Amino acid sequence: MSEQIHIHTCPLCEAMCGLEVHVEGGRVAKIRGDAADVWSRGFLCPKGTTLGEIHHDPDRLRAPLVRRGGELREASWDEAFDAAEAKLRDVIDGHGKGTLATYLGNPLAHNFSLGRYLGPFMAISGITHVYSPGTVDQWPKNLSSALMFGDMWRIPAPDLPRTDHLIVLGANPHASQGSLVAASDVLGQLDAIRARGGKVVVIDPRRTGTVRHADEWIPIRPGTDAALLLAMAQVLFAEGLVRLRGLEGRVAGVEALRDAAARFTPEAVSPACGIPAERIRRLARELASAERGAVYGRIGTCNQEFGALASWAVDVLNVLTGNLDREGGAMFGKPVAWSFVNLPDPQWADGYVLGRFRSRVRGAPEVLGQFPVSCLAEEIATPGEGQIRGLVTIAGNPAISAPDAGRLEAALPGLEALVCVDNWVNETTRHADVILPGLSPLENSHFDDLILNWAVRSVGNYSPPVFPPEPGRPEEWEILLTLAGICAGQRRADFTAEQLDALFYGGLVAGLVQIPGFPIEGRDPAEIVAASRPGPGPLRILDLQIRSGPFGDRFGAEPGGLTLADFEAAPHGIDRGPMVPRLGEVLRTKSGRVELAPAPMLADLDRLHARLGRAEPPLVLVSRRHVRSNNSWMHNVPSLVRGRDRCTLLVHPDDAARLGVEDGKPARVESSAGAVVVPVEVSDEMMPGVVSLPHGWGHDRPGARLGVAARHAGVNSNLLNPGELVDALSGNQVVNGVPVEVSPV
Ligand SMILES: Nc1nc2c(c(=O)[nH]1)N[C@H]1C(S)=C(S)[C@@H](COP(=O)(O)OP(=O)(O)OC[C@H]3O[C@@H](n4cnc5c(=O)[nH]c(N)nc54)[C@H](O)[C@@H]3O)O[C@H]1N2
Ligand SMILES: Nc1nc2c(c(=O)[nH]1)N[C@H]1C(S)=C(S)[C@@H](COP(=O)(O)OP(=O)(O)OC[C@H]3O[C@@H](n4cnc5c(=O)[nH]c(N)nc54)[C@H](O)[C@@H]3O)O[C@H]1N2
Ligand code: SF4
Ligand SMILES: [Mo]
Repeated sequence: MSEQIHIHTCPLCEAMCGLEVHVEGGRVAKIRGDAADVWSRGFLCPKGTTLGEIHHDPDRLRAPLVRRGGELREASWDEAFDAAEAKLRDVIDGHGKGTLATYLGNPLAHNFSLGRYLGPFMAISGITHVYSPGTVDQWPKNLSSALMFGDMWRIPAPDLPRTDHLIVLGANPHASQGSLVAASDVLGQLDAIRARGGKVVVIDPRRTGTVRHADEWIPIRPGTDAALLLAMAQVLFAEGLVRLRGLEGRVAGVEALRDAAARFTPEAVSPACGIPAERIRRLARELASAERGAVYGRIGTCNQEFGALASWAVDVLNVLTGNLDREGGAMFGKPVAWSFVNLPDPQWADGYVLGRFRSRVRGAPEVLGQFPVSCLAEEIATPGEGQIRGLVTIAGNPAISAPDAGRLEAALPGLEALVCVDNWVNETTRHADVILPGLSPLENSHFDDLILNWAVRSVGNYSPPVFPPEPGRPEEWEILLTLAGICAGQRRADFTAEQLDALFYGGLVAGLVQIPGFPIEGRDPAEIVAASRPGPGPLRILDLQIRSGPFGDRFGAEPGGLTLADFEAAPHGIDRGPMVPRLGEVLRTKSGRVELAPAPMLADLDRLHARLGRAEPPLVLVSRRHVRSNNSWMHNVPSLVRGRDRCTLLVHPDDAARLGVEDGKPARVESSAGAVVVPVEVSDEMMPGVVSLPHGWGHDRPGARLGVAARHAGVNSNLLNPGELVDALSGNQVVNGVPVEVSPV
């Protein structure tokens, strides 16, 4: 049988690996790294090799499901859309549009069609209740960027290829392959830093696989990163080591920051952090003396009690050492294609305001337009004016991903309408009235956009689909636009997805030409629309993203500039070089400067200070990831779950002895939110007093249709994480540093 090789970029994580997909007789025979890829040069991880298994997974939905007589049954697309319309319309007619909510899951950031149509879905549907795993993820970093740079999505990333000194806090690229920094083979990049005489320090309560690629591991008590980083800032001030270098005159609030940091001396924070004061001083001095240094914090610094302060303090250090926007420091990516988050958002036209409204049940203040994701359960379950009655989930599995998962699981059946855009019947979608599946990753085109904002080079890869979709199947953009129209109260008989797409595209172009400084500012929208790629669908939008991006042809105004056709002709990608200083372009603060000491951050420091003197609970829980797993949804891939059980509780030997739990034996883990029984893995890679459980497991729920995952069910760590435990400033959930008790079973 003849073998065909398709070049396709892996859509699973931020590493954006170029793959060779070998196809024989309509099946994926094997997947290899694409050595000619300009970005990844052949690198890939075990997940990337499983796209074929995902594509061929017999449990993956190829037709919609509709609940009939209590059972989810296959239906035609027309029947499924009719059922979705009937259900959602009942909610709208009975209780008003304002009782609809949406949950936007992680694959939205990676999926070609979904990513580009989230904006239109939100704009057209008019849904105002928006929940997402962003509030168990990067919300504190969004907040820090909003306040410091005036743009929640301009997040500085470490310039890994050129830095000589890297401090990593709460990230484990050994598992994750990098997050909020897009780079290929992150561990190889860490090795390269050391090979060129630089230094890598990892600060984490667990001696992770990343530590094997570092010079130093500093265990830290969960939730105390902000205190550590502020103490480093205090040392820089006290020892005269602050040097803004190129940032001189571009930063506001240096004195205010110095005053605010003064009380966070190394001696003051040392007991809480569990790090000797002298080591904190040395960390600060080494960073200050590095010519090219970067501090990088990720999910461990976000999903914790002081997530906003820690996220902010990371960039405070980058500024104080003159490393922000500097080669080898922490830099802003220059995407070859803009993404929707880069466009001005009218709701923040006058700057970011926090707490504009509060949640109905808990009274939680909104932050950047969202409430903590744990609010969703009570907003569904609590009767009264404004109760959520209908929910549309898009590529999300909140029944597993959201803290206090038990309450959400209990609440979902109470919805009058649950419509899920999802490819599997899982812990969430098993409650659905209608499931509308998208195409497989190999039936979709691919071109990243959001992720390019923190990529260490300006690259782009376009991948056409490997397999043609089965006839008659809508793409996800059509599903989203159809649902958007229905949620907006229109009758499906009165519109088509194609019409909405054309309207949206026209409106988009009309808006772009009015953005000051935008590459097609002032142009005639009709001319741009006429010169656009034929629609409908995401390719037309992608072409626009590229052509009106920083390297684009500006629809003729920049001859030789990039268009989608250039990427189509370059299957191994186009690389427009390393990160470049561009602070002036990205800053959107009112002062026109980097705000080093935003008032909301300073106001939260008393809370941090009070924490320093608090008695430590004997045992706290943190989260972890594994390279052969992807949040909750890849445990149905046989080759990834093979081998020993990965859903285990990591316990330090001293703790294990004290608690009387044994390696390989089950233990009961209990918190104020719930309890689970899980096998123990005794390991000195944990710091004493901290235990670790991965999230994304718990596939033993009745009604789910995940044959493989059910045999490797594991337990849901979010049954243990209390919903009300949030970082007070960002509203982000705390899943690291959660007090637990562990006992033998
Ligand atoms: N305790 C704890 N909880 C956490 C975290 C943690 O570290 N600890 N991490 C948090 C983080 S960072 C995240 S991002 C969230 C993830 O939270 P979610 O986004 O809710 O969960 P995922 O597991 O990513 O679920 C993805 C869903 O998309 C579906 N899907 C996959 N591919 C496609 C596709 O191509 N199209 C469609 N339509 N659907 C698709 C899957 O079936 C699945 O239902 O979890 C969060 N929860
Ligand atoms: N293989 C794989 N890759 C993934 C994912 C996946 O599930 N599997 N998920 C993707 C997603 S959605 C995301 S958001 C990214 C996340 O990417 P990363 O941020 O790299 O995530 P983790 O691997 O969970 O690493 C978090 C680390 O924080 C540590 N930590 C916990 N609490 C604290 C604390 O208080 N302080 C400090 N300093 N450290 C702490 C944990 O021990 C852990 O080692 O990964 C992405 N990539
Ligand atoms: S690291 Fe793995 S999952 Fe991430 S893009 Fe590369 S192959 Fe895909
Ligand atoms: Mo995430």
